[in-house]
Amino acid sequence: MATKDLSQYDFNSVPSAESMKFGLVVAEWNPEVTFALAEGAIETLKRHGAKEENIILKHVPGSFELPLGAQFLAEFTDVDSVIVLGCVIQGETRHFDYICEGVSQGIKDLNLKYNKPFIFGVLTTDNQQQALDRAGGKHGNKGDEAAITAIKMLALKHSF
Ligand code: RBF
Repeated sequence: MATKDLSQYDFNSVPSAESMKFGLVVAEWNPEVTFALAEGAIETLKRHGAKEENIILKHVPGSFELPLGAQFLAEFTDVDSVIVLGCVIQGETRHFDYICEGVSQGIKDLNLKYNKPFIFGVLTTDNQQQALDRAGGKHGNKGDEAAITAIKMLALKHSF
């Protein structure tokens, strides 16, 4: 199966983000990947009308800390949606499994606890090249995809 281009989407199918407020939490592990994800997400939010002052950017040490960083944003700010961005690369130990499990379950729980979209923008790859390919490389940028998902989920919420 061909890998999806994470930056490819129909521009006109995305609602305006002009009145939406976003939080971004970015893990500092593998920063050459995660900072590129953040750049893509911010550019995409702005391309769809989000205002600079309505995007709050915070950093956490590693991906395992993303759920709590996201919860801080939900508790202490008035953001409508939180995008978490990280990159977990398979190593020699089972750390990969524990981190991926912790962050994915943690983010899922936040969605249901706050009734707000918390978007899982975490790359889980076998090696660094696969991650770079998805952080502005040949498979696009997962940060773009995460931003579009946040906007669409907020529009869905507003439709009720
Ligand atoms: N954090 C990541 O965001 N990506 C990783 O690939 C990653 N690999 C790790 C591997 C090991 C062996 C350890 C100890 C930590 C790793 N972390 C990684 C950091 C983790 O998310 C968390 O910040 C720390 O475990 C907290 O002490």
